[in-house]
Amino acid sequence: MPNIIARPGWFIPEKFVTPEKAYHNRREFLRQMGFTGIGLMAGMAGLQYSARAAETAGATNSAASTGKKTYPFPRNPTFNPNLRISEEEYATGYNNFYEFTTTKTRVKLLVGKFVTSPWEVEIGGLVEKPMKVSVDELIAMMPMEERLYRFRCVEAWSMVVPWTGFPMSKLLEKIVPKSEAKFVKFTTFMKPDQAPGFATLPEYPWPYTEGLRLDEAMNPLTLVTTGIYGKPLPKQNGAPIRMIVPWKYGYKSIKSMVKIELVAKQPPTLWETLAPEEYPFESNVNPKVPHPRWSQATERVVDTGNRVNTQLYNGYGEYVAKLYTKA
Ligand SMILES: Nc1nc2c(c(=O)[nH]1)N[C@H]1C(S)=C(S)[C@@H](COP(=O)(O)O)O[C@H]1N2
Ligand SMILES: [Mo]
Repeated sequence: MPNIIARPGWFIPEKFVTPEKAYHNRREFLRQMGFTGIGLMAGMAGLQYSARAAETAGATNSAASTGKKTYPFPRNPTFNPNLRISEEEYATGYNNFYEFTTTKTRVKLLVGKFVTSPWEVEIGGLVEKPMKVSVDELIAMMPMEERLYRFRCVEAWSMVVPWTGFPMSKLLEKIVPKSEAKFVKFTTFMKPDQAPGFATLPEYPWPYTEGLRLDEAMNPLTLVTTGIYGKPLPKQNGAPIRMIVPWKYGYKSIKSMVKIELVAKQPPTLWETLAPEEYPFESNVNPKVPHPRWSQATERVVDTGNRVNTQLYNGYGEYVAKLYTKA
């Protein structure tokens, strides 16, 4: 199946990854997104997500009267508290979600039929305590927090997004992996009647799947994510539940998950199946390892248009480098 696909992988025009051509500028981007006019641009500056809203949320958001947890959740100050947050319109308006379309600025226009509530996640495989839970139940039972992470797509663009969720390690503690479990496999929903991209790319090995080694899944950075910018995930960002693995290229951060399975062998993933040379299983962000079709040395910050140097492990080496040093 992979070999019949003439141009696999993230098809992006050359101009998009070539800094010299300075293709991308802010005004053009806004135009593509359907924003026009000076007034709106000026207005957007004021929409910067308020960090304080999340920071002060902790004490009050338990909603003692109802017992129900609500957004926003308190920000965990441990991970990069001082990063400049990307403007929300960019994070929610420039998406990779091939189940809908390959055109990033159009995903949000095509999610209308996508039903994300109610939503159950099947969590099982090689575990002592498998479960089938709704996203609301997970939010109720897990320690919810917000984290600011850099997010780096393999296509050489990046953003800084405030994600809300809980550490994958806390979920693994509850389900108790058996000793044979060595990897975690993640699977996305597959409902062609709700998402037009399945029909457009019939040769892809749907559903979208991803995977991590068990020790990567256990790493404190690995976040099961249900929200951004202090609110539940918009559909285009992978509602109602997705992974965020910030030291790996964005495609490892699978969206709209329906299944989490502990498995013994490294699971096949959609992108590795399509093009193993371009999208290997590990896929750690590394400026020194070029993609076969473009450099990974720098990245374009989507909402400013600035080009910055890409960092090894996307800047998270202090937390993850030890995973990759053989004893
Ligand atoms: N199911 C699914 N998950 C996915 C993708 C996808 O097409 N389908 N795209 C990946 C890629 S390439 C990126 S960069 C991120 C984009 O997430 P965002 O739209 O929230 O920025 O989702 C990842 N997860
Ligand atoms: Mo990506």
